[in-house]
Amino acid sequence: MQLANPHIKPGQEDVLYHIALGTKSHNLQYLFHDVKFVCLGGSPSRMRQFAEYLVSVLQIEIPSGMGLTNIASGSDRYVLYKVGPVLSVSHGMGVPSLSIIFHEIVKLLHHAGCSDVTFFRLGTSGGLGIEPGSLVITEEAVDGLLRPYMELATLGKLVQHPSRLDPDLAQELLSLAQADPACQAHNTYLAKTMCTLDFYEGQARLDGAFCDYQEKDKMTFLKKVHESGVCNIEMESLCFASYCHRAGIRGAVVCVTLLDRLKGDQISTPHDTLEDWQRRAQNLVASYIKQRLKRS
Ligand code: R2B
Ligand code: URA
Repeated sequence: MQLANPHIKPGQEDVLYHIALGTKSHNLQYLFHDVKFVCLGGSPSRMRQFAEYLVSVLQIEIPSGMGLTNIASGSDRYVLYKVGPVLSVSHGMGVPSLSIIFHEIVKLLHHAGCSDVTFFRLGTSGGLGIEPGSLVITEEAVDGLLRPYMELATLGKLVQHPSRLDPDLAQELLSLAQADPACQAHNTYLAKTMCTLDFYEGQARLDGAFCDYQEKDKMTFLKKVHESGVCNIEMESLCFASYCHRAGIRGAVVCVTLLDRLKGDQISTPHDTLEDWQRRAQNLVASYIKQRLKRS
């Protein structure tokens, strides 16, 4: 894993502040050299649960008396679990939060001397015109103006970073979902994902604390978005995709839809059902990892 940053020099201390790790304080090579997959998801408890699930799916031995440990526990910003060659990491909500952890995980992998690492975002989203509980594998991430790049204010200028994802990885995940009996209970789509800077007005909701538009304006916008090929809306895919592209990392975004935004705004499905649905993205990514490890 090479860094596209000449300012980070070998031998110089590098502090990964938000995960409380560093090149002087930790032997990152010893701890992380074998990492081949990084799975990112919003919620700390969901990423712990995913790590526990991986322990059983990949049949990883955890030394007796040692449970799974949150390696980033020295900071309370994110959680980081290692299960064999897989990192399960929380990224919080929204692009700024994902951006920070992405930088620090890429630096961690660089310092650890890792190579050929695949990244996944396992997330939740609002669907457009598809059955709630469906999975959407992102073909292309677009912003709230339907543009396929992340615009970042850098040194007082807007810099555009293309949000390209690996088409082969997306296709492999889709084929796996179509072949896997565990995925037959729901639909899986390969489509564009719209990534917004906000859950309420950014996603054309009518139920925020503020709203300056009407139901018909919302519907006109959401239908236009849907007609452009977007099947789901969430808040991190644009940054995830553009950073994977910048870092030369193979990456995929797999999100479950919690509701159909053409039918409403509020997420009122019972908690247990939502938990079940969220496991669908986890199951698909875990099967993919298991298959890849078997091949290697
Ligand atoms: C999906 O769910 C969160 C908002 O509820 C956000 O992180 C996202 O992308
Ligand atoms: N996450 C989002 O960003 N939007 C939704 O509608 C649901 C989950």
